[in-house]
Amino acid sequence: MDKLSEIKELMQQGRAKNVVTLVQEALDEGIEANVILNDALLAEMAIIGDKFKREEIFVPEVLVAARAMNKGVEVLKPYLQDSSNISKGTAVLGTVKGDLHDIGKNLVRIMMEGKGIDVIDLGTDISAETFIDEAKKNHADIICCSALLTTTMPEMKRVVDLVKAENLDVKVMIGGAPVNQEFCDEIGADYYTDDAASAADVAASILEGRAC
Ligand code: B1M
Repeated sequence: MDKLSEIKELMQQGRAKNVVTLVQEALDEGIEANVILNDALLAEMAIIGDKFKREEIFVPEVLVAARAMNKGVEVLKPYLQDSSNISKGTAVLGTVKGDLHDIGKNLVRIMMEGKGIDVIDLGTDISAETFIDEAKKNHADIICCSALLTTTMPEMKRVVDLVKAENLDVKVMIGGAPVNQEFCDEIGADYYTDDAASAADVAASILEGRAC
């Protein structure tokens, strides 16, 4: 079995310590961090998601796999850094109220930090009011909202509405599996991005624009 397949197998078994070891070995062998992330960790999480949907596995199995994935991502973190020298700014990031999914959000944080952006990670289950309060407190340039449940997407509209009501000079970026450009347009958010790397690219260009 090749290294990436081994990582996938161990992740599915929820063996976090072994995933950490194998991810480090893969890096030592010269496999690129992006390849390990996309072709092993994210690819396996997609398979786990399908199995979860078909009720072949249940919450505990998903949780241990998610934990193993997060541990693997932590090892990759320093290798996902980008040395480009952009103007720094601040993003407030969180998963919206009622939603506890944090794997995608954590990836967004890692990718944004890799671009030199200061990220205030509020965690999960974050209300629109908290996003606004924290954005004001931290003089944030961007509010970044993640949602994985269709039932929690409306909280993103509440964030946009509060930003408008308070006339705040802050951009709102949204993302997460059920979110798309159409929803972004519908609620009047500023940006939708499909994945964590694009979220970081767009955030970096917003900040470059604001620095002018
Ligand atoms: Co949940 N879950 N889950 N879950 N879970 C989904 C989302 C679901 C699609 C599974 C399914 O039925 N097929 C389904 C939602 C259905 C729907 O609303 N349409 C679902 C459900 C129903 C539930 C529960 C209600 C199950 C239950 O209890 N009966 C429950 C809800 C709990 C709650 O939040 N209140 C629940 C619980 C859980 C676990 C706790 C077991 C676990 C979460 C662990 C954790 O996050 N720490 C879990 C998981 C892991 C999943 C799946 C399997 C995987 C999600 C994931 O982490 N993917 C998921 C099925 C699936 O998505 N295929 C599922 C990997 C991650 C990297 O992808 O987060 O999409 P993602 O992030 C992507 C992009 O979306 C983007 O970047 C990332 C890629 O680079 N992105 C952004 C994310 N945020 C962004 C923000 C941006 C930009 C891009 O800008 C700000």
